[in-house]
Amino acid sequence: MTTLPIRFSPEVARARDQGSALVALESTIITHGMPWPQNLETAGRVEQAVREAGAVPATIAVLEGRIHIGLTGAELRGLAQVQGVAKLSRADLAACLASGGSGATTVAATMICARAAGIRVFATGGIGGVHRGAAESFDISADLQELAQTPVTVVAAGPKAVLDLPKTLEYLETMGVPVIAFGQDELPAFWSRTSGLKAPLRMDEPAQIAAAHRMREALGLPGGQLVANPVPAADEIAQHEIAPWIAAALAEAGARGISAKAVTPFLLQHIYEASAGRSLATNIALVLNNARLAARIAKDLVMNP
Ligand code: PSU
Repeated sequence: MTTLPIRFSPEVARARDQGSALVALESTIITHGMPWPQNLETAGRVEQAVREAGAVPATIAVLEGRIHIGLTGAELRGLAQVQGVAKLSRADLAACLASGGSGATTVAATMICARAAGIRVFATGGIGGVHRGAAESFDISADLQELAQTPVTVVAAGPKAVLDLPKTLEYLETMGVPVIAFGQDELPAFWSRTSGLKAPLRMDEPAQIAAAHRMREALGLPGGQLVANPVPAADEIAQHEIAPWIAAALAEAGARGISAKAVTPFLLQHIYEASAGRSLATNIALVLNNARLAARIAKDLVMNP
């Protein structure tokens, strides 16, 4: 029988011994979602935000054939600087581990690893979803299937606004994934607080989200929950401002024939350049905001197991 190659950082191992609240964090956002050196700086700030909110951060990645739950400063720096690192989703994870490879974990792969480590809450920026033009390209992020299968509560600022948001909501509904807007009725759209779409569910307190997580466990339901947490008003880019940058990025991706795993990183980079860095500042603010909310949910789950 193969045993799972999993390593806990000293900080995470201590938290597990003490029964502290843990929040999983992903690594694709570091390697493919943000440029150097802001990626490293943000990763450190997000971890610190989790600590200041009273929980312990566990940034997850695959290094030399092992799942690392929690990275040391040196490991984080190495990952943030390395060129051409693999982007691992559900389909890639086992093969990468079996061959002793390294890679950054997407939302889907991070959920799998978090679950394996007994971590129930995970914070990221924005999940993947149904891409615009999916009727032709069939491009639907594996993040959605993962939310339907793996019992982790994922705190994001909504699906990324480059996606087809109505189809993403439909898909999640079909797969039985609860989509919970935090503190408002409307689904937030990553850089913007508004999307023009009503969220299926609304909750105003972290304790309600934790209670719903526990109730899903009691029901024996396999999947997770998506918490859509709006970016703070001071940091948002309004829908009408971001829309032209998104349209230009999508047109450029189409013209260059960008496809599959490369689409999301290409679009984020293009929008970063077109917005003269504003999209990145907003992305950083929303991840920090999500980390704080995830810590509050994780603490409630520890207090009321
Ligand atoms: N959140 C961000 N930036 C990112 C991501 C999330 O703020 O780059 C990453 C996550 O790892 C997510 C991935 O799983 O983008 C989606 O990629 P795709 O559309 O190829 O599934």
